[in-house]
Amino acid sequence: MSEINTAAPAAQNGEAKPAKKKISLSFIQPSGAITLGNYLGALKNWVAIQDSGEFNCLYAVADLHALTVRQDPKNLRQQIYQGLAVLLAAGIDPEKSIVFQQSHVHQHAELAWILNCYTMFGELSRMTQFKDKSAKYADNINAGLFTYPALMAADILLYQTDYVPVGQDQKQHLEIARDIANRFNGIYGKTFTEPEPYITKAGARIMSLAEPTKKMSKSDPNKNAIITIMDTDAEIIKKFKRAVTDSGSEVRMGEGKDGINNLINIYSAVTGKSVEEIEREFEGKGYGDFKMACGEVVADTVRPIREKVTDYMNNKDYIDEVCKKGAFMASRFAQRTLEKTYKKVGLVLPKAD
Ligand code: AQP
Repeated sequence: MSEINTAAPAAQNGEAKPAKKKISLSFIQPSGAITLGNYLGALKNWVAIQDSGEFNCLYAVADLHALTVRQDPKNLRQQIYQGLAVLLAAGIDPEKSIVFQQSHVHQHAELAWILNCYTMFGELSRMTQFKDKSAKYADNINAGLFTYPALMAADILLYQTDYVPVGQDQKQHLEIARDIANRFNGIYGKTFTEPEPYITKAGARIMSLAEPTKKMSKSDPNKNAIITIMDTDAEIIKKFKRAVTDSGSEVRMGEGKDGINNLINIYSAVTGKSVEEIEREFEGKGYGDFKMACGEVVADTVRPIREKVTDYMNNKDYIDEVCKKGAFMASRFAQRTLEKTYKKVGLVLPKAD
C-alpha cells in the first residue's frame, strides 16, 4: 500500500523490496474540544506509532460520527478545524501520515451502507456506546446512533487496516468491525483484512475531575470536569484545584480513592514518573500541594500544543491543503476496496468512458 504513504521508501534496483508496512488507522470525533484524556490516552500514542516508522498511518477527524448527536453547525465547523489542528499540533505530520476529514472521502458512507446490510440488529443492540448514548440523549435516539458501528467498520475496512490503536473502551468497536469483516469474507471470499487491536504501552485512561468514576469526555457539559487542549494555564490550575478528591490527605493510590488515583495517573502520564516515585515525592504533603503540582505540569504540557493549535487555527488554508491532499490519497485506496466490495455483492459498476 505504498501509494498511501508519500514517505514510503522506494526499492532500489537490485535491492530487496522493503517489507510492506502494516497499516494503522485512528479517528477522533469532533464532538467537542479535544481533552487531556484524548491527548494522553490516544493522540500521544498515535504520534509515537507514526514516529516508529513501522506503519503506514492514517489519521482522520470523524465528522460523520459526530452527527449521531445533535451538533450546532457553527460549533461543529469550528470543532472539525480544531480537531485537525490538534492532530497537527500534537505531532501528526502530514508528510509522514495521511491526515483527512472523514466526510471528504465519500467511500466511507457508501461502504457503510453495504456493511449495514451485513450487521445484525442483535449485535448493534449490545453496543455499550449505543446503550450509554441512548440513555444520555433519550430525546434523540436516531438510527445513526444505532448503526454507527457499520460506519466505523467501513472506516477501518476501507483501508485494509491491519491495526487500530485502541484503549479498553474502544475494544468492542474493533470486535464488531472484525465480526463484520469475517462474516463478509466468509460469504464472498477474502475481501477485507480483519483488523487487530494495537495495544500500546498502557494508554492512560483519564477520568472526569468532577466525577472520577466516569471517563473524561469532550462532550461533558460540566466544563470543570474536563481539561481541554484550549484551556489557558489559569483555567487548568483552577480546575485542578477544584478537582474532586476523597476526605483523606495522603497522596497515595488506594481503593475507593478514585479522585486521587486519577490525579496520580494524570501526573504520571504527563511526567513519565512511576506511581511509587510520585508517592515518595509527595510524602508529607497534602492534596492541596499535589493538586497545584498537577495543574502546573499539565499546564506545561498543554501550553505548547495550545499555542500551535492557535497558529494553525489562524491558518485554515493550510489545514484545508493538508485535508485535500490527505483525502485525495485516502480516496484512491478507498475506491479500490469499495469497487471490490460492490463487485463481490453483485452490483454492476459504471462502464468507464
Ligand atoms: N478519558 C479518556 N482517557 C483516555 N483515552 C480517551 N479517549 C477518549 N477519552 C479518553 C480516547 O480518545 C480517542 C478518540 O476518541 P473519540 O473522539 O473517537 O471518541 P470518544 O472515546 O467517545 O471520546 P470522548 O472524548 O469521550 O468524546 P464524546 O464525549 O463525544 O463521547 C479514542 O482512542 C479514545 O479511546
